[in-house]
Amino acid sequence: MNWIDLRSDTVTLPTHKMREAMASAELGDDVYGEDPTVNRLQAMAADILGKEAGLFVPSGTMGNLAAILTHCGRGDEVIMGDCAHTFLYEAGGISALGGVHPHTIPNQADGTLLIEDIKHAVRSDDIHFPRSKLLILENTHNRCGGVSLSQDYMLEAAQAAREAGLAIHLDGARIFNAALDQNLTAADLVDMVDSVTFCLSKGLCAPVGSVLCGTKAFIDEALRIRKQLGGGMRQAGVLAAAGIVALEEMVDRLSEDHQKAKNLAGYLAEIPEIRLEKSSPNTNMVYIGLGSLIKQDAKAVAKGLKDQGVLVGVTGARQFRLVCHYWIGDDDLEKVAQAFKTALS
Ligand code: TLP
Repeated sequence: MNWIDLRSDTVTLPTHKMREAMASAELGDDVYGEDPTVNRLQAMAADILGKEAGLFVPSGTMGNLAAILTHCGRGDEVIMGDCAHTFLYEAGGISALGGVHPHTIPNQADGTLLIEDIKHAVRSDDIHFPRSKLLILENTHNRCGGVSLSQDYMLEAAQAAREAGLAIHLDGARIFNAALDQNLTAADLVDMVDSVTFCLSKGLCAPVGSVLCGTKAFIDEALRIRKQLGGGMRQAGVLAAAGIVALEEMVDRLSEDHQKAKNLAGYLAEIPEIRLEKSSPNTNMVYIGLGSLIKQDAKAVAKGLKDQGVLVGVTGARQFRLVCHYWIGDDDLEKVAQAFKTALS
């Protein structure tokens, strides 16, 4: 079957150009720091984000984990939203592997954390308390609907954190989607944070990898942590080569994915039993819910869609996430709406 796969932008396959670049990549042993393609990708990523240095990591999860373990020691505390990917979907790695204590505060519907909540969450110096060390923000915010956070908000949150003596890490898995949505460069949106992870393997279509960026001293330390985590890859240039193509060719076209999400939301909104949720569409994501007249739950509807070749993410008992990306054609969007009509009938 020719699947229309909207479960995530993580399902994207590498482009032909990426496969060519991978086949002809110049390689070396990256644990010795000798893979020229990895070195080029890291320098390029740091340059684009306006940071001193970059570190190629196998996944966004490892990028966030390496960052948090670089900022925090055992028993330290990290403040983040209760809908943060780092809290919900990273298998508790920071606690399991780093002894780092997560302190969650409520995410607002727009992906932000209230400045008052951030200030209030910071612990005073008391032997009963863990030490507050780090604030994590997420942009775009996945569980809050793919919404982007503004530069003004990022500045305000970072200032509050800094005044309280915290460092700031940004889970910028989809930072280029956020930048596009805010009409800014990615560097503008990360200027105020100490470290940032972004993913090459989502909307940018590279098969594997993320880059963690920060100061040279921070990345030197994160390199050691990456090694401890087993993330020291050898001839990783074969993967980094695709990442370079991703940065060179796939960033600007993300606007097409945002447009597809708008069009898809438009088609779906015409179906009476479907309602748009989380202020959808935002960037490349559409969250939808089932109206009360529908007796089936989301899993049953997803099965009905799968039978028609359409794959969607089930994000709640009556909720779905549909993510637009490079491999979704413009003419797939109406087909998806039609498949929903059939599955709901
Ligand atoms: N998100 C995945 C799932 O894990 C939910 C998805 O399909 O969206 N930060 C953010 C904001 C993410 O959305 C993700 C992946 C990650 C980090 C982790 O990246 P990977 O999958 O490369 O470890």
